[in-house]
Amino acid sequence: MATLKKEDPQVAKLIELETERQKTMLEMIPSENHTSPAVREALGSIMTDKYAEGYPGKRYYAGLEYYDKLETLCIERAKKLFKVPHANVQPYSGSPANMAVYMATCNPGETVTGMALPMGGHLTHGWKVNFSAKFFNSVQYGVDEKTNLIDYEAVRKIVEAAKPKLMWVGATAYPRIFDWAKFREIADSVGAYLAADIAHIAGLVVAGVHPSPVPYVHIVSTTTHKTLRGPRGGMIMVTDEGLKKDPELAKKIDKAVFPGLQGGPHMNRVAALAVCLKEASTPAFKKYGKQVVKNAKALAEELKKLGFKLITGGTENHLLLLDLRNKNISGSDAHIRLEKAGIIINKNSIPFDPNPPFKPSGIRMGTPAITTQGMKEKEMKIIAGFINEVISDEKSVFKIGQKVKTLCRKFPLP
Ligand code: DSN
Repeated sequence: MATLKKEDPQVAKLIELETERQKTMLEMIPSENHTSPAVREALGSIMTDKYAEGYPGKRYYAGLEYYDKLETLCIERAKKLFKVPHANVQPYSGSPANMAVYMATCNPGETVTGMALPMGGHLTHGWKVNFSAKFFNSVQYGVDEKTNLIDYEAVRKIVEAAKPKLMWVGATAYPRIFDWAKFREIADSVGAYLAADIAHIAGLVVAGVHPSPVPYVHIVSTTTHKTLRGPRGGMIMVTDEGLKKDPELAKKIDKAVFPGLQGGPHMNRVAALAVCLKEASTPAFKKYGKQVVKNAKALAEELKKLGFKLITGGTENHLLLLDLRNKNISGSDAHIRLEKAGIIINKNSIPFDPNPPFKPSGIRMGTPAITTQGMKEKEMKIIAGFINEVISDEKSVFKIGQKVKTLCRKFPLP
């Protein structure tokens, strides 16, 4: 950052401070990760300078020879990695990607369905404050009150009654594997488009530790910065099943992204995504994805031994959702206290939470970023102990904070 330090020391200082924070704290928000230096170099490149409205070979601006080559390279890498016939790499992020899926498949006012936010779903899957419920008739499904697992028969009943045009599968706080085949059967019973939002689990799908939705769903949307470990951004893919259902679907998605919703794509992000997709196609990334899940399971087992209550009793993916009511602390107080000790997690609602979303009963945590740093099962046990001490005793915050720093120093950022 030599130039930046000289030109704008204020900004350089803040970046330095954030770097130091990331080096010395445990980043355990399940939707976050640490990118590689190569991804960051591409993101900080000259590819940010130009407009590139349109698609490769069909642009509205001149001077785009290399931008065309770059976007084509990125698209081809996405298609190969996820085994899909069509990919759009332009969405600015996950919500704009999902917005384009609605625009490509539904007219305003039509019925759509997805998992409710407090049950672990995403805002854009039809939650009441979001565009997806304001512009469409949203009918939501949830999880079973006893098991907190998706009850596929209950989903089937809701879908059969609502007859949605578009059905979402995907979540931000569901620690279990999705049965794509069952969702497809349900979608087919009403002729709905089935969209998988794999934002949280894209890297796990690539690593083969979560089944791929590609053989079952029509559309796959994702962010690219969570378990996939790329730059912040979004992506939409159309599957062979999607093209069978609607041969125009790929064109509809592209038209929805541009000119339907967006202007010029952020091509520095596309460059960084291309790098991320190359990294994600290596054996090392598969190993990483497997370790993410092993670590989450190890952390879950250790926390259970320490008396923590895990929603659904454990995890099969990268995240854990804890019900803290037996620990006599709210999710928000736990989040503040853990942050003081350098452990960064989310306060989070649990299914059927009696408390409001701003002071929920749970916390959400995950292993993608700490696994990138090279931590393994041994460290998960240590971290579970830290979390237990901080939650049980407020006075331990400083002492644990020091231990967190010592641990982090042993596992440098990429
Ligand atoms: N904001 C993301 C998360 O934290 O899960 C979802 O988009």
